[in-house]
Amino acid sequence: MEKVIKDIIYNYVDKYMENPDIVSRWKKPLIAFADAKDPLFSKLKEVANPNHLLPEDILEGANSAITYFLPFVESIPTSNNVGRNSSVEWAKAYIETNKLIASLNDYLIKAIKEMGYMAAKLEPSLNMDYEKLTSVWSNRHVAYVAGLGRFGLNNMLITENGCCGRLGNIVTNIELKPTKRPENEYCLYKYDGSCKICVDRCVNDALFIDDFNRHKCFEICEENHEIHNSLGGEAQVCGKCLVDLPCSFTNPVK
Ligand code: B12
Ligand code: SF4
Ligand code: SF4
Repeated sequence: MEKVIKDIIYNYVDKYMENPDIVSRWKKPLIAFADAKDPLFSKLKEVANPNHLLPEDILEGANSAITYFLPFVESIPTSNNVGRNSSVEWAKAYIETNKLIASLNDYLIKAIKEMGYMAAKLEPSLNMDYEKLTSVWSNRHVAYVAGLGRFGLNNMLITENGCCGRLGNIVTNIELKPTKRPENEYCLYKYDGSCKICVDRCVNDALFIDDFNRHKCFEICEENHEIHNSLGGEAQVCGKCLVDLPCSFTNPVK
């Protein structure tokens, strides 16, 4: 069943790129599965956010979470290497990847239901609290529990294909074999105290070694949103602390 799920995701992303209206491109998705009863899910309430949901809150009888990372082809992050504001390609990729994640999740849920199982995704309106700038269902946490990667100093989940891409997930009652979580850190700073380049790259005094000011970060995301208004979608982006780094496209500790 794990292979069936993976193939649905691979094929969907390939097909999506055949749409002539879509200009962004993604490398092969990375996919990982978590046991819905993994004790780390309840630990999230303690370590991250007391309001964080459990898989069971999204789907009664949940047995697994299916998580995936959609890595951008390298030209997209590279276009964002210079300047204070985000490149058009980075902003466009944000809009198009969000659409891809929404439609892929719906497609996957439908396919799973057709196989006689249940599946559900987070209610989109719950994705982000614009006052607190947090979510009750952190895609990074779910991906971390599933073993898709490890956290970087830049806050990103760094995967085997780096951090330049976007994360998605759904919950199902299929019992999928959980992916083994990596034992080592993927961030050079967390591994041996070196690097820290992402912190130097921050363009709005939001990211520090021991602190992150999400409101300062959101400020420039809004600025870029204004600049890229004509793209026809919400592009609250920045991403300068993700690009041109040792962890942009790979796990640098490997
Ligand atoms: C709110 C939000 C924002 C806010 C606040 C950012 C923040 N750091 O929380 C703002 C608007 C500022 C923002 C900015 C950006 N965001 Co944003 N954002 C989100 C959103 C909607 C929720 C994140 C959230 O709940 N944060 C709250 C805290 C509690 O959770 P967390 O940050 O996810 O997890 C942290 C801690 O728990 C902690 N932690 C450390 N060690 C451990 C160990 C354990 C065991 C655990 C459990 C946790 C933990 O580290 C984690 C990372 O800092 C998610 C989508 C989603 N629903 O998940 C996208 C998301 C996090 N954003 C993303 C991105 C890419 C960005 C930007 C680069 C913008 C852009 N696209 O150009 C910047 C990067 C800013 C930065 N360096 O952090 C991606 C990250 C992809 C990745 N590879 O990880 C996400 C996952 C969207 C997606 N679908 O892919 N974002
Ligand atoms: S740039 Fe260096 S310190 Fe920052 S997240 Fe990547 S590996 Fe870690
Ligand atoms: S996304 Fe931009 S403002 Fe936010 S932490 Fe990264 S570089 Fe700083």
